[in-house]
Amino acid sequence: MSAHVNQQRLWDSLMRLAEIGKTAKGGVGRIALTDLDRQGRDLFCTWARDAGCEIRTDRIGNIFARRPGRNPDAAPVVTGSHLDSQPLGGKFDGAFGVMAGLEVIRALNDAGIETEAPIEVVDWTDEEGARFAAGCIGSAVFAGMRPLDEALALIDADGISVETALDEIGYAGAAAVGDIDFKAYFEAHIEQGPILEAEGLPIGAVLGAQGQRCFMVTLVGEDGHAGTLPMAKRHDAFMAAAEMSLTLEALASTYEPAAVITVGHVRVVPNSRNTVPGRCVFSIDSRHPDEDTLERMEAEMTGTMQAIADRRGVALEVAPVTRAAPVAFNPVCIDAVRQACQARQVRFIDMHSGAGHDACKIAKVAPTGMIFVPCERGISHNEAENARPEDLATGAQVLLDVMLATANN
Ligand code: HGY
Ligand code: MN
Ligand code: MN
Repeated sequence: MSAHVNQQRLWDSLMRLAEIGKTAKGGVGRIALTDLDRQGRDLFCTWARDAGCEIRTDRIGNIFARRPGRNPDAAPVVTGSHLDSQPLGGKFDGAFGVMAGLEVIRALNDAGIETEAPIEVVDWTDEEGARFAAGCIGSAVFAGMRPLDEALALIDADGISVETALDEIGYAGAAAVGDIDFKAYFEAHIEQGPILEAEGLPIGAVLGAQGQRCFMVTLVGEDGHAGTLPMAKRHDAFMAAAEMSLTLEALASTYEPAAVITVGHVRVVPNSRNTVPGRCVFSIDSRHPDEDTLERMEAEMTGTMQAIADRRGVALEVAPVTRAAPVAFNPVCIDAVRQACQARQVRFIDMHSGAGHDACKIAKVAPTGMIFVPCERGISHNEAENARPEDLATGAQVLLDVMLATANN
């Protein structure tokens, strides 16, 4: 028994979705819990209902589209990803996983196949963390890794909370969070790296993902007049942040090639041309496959920043936002991906993920695997992000095969 995904329908759905939040250079900006995110959510729910799914939304805004199976009491086989994007992101990061799940349902409908266990497709709330600082909010709460109340209370730069934003877009759901066991969870995603394209391979069977430690750093010095305050008397919070950023970059190179450290968000106060800034807030995103190394990197980062702060006479506060250990996916799920590729004579490689995903949280509470497809030059979190329709269809087909096999065994 098998079903075949429809490459054109999958591509058309992705392109229609990409119209929502379309950016000038052909990317997507669908920040979590904004009206654009609402529009994407609404479109997904409409398409899922058209495909015969029942929709439920939980209290952190995760949307579950369920295709009933013969046994309504059986634990569902689940797939999904995220519809929110980076501010200047691409058409495929997250969106591919949700649309591939929808295509699985559409293809099963075309084939008239009824599965034993239900099939579900999820849009997880705020995977990117571009607005509320912490990523994977919906999947982390679902996996019990972040308390619901703490997540609802997270605020953005304008002081708007997740709870308020969910209410405003109409996705503050009634379903209890984490109220259901998954038989298995598989997430399809673009690789967001160069390996598959460089190897000329269509599929990555993902073994796991590297660990990640994120912080928000606040520096408090002293505002001053740009024209009259002598350099030797300054407590310039931005210059301190700049020196710290360069030392963090140098620190990453001492743990090459695996370590990465990014300062992606900087806010200077009062942000005026002719005022020496007395306050600066910046983000740190550090990653490495090994937990002990992450621990050492964190100790070195904080020690180095403290020394710079002391020398410059600025106060330093380092607030942890995320500490996610490296994740190993479920061997049975990984093997199911390999077997689905072998059955279709699709070439694949085992690989690790440099990026974080909702699957990294769901792996805590359910047998989890991921399926990677290539993206052009490995570019992502960039408006130029691109993927080939045939690769996306191959990934969706492997997703269908592993879900169908799992739902019926
Ligand atoms: O940051 C990440 O790894 C993910 O793409 N949001
Ligand atoms: Mn993603
Ligand atoms: Mn992303």
